[in-house]
Amino acid sequence: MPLTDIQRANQSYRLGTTITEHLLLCEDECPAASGQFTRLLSELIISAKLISREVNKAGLADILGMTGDVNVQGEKVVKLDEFANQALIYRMERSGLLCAMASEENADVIEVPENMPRGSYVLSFDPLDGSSNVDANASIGTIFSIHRKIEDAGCGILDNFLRYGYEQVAAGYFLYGSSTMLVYTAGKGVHGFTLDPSVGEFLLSHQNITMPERGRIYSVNEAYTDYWDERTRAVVNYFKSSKNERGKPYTARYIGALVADFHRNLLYGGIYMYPADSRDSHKPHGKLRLLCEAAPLAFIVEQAGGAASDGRQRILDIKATELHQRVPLFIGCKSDVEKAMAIMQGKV
Ligand code: P6P
Repeated sequence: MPLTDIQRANQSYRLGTTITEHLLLCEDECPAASGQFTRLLSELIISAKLISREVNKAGLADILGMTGDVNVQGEKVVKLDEFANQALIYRMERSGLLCAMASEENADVIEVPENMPRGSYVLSFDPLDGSSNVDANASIGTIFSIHRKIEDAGCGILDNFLRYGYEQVAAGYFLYGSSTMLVYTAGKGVHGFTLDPSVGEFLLSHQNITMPERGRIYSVNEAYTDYWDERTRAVVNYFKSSKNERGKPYTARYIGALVADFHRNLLYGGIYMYPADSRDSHKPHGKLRLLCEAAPLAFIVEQAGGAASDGRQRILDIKATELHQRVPLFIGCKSDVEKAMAIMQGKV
């Protein structure tokens, strides 16, 4: 018997599964997902809601444009970038769950002050990936990666961050697009939540996200073709001339925000590539950072059945040697990444 409008209105409290319900359910199923992790993710969510609020009104407030500063990456700091960075640092150092953080915007490790409650996790993050798109109202996002600190190690030591990708406890991203989403993994699948702004809750919208074996999209900035080596050009040409499982050509899609390109490819099937190129001798391994971009997305993509490599090895098998280490990135559907690797290694 269908519900009447009144019955439906009286049941409007039935939101769907909130992120808190989901995490509490996971605590039962995932021993590693302790209550601490649930609290840590909840604090990240508060930060993301603050950032989402500013992103969504960026066109109205005087928050567009540049601060005039340049960050450790040598990139001009966009005002929203700085807001996002400060919001995350302020909230997360008060979470009581971290002992240190590493931000793409900060040159050094950010140790939680001694007068603040400290915990046993360390957090790496890109506060606003793709921020150069913000003035154009294109999707941007926050990427995060969580490790447990090294036993008996001091909070602020670099070694807490110079870890293998496979040691991550959890990883995820917030996407500020047509809606605000959270996609995360704690090692038990990949789950997506969409913010219902009317109640301020993230509701489960994409449970157990799984990638197809092969994709139908390739994402790369072909303006750099002349700066790639021969094998990289061969990889891109392969996807340009390839047919997907339905016999149709691959589609080229490139937003210029890794988190948005990754999210679309995660849901629709595809491969994102940011290869090494010869443009900048200071960045021989490409532009993307291992700790706050490649490694967290690699954790997610593998949990969704995909793959991620630097062209030679699995991203999650790389042990970081520098805080802002850069790596080439090929990430997406498993057979697409495997094909790209075979070409990069001269096996085909
Ligand atoms: P390019 C944003 O600055 C970023 O790090 C990624 O989000 C994005 O995919 C890439 O750089 C875009 O770089 O060189 O193609 O403009």
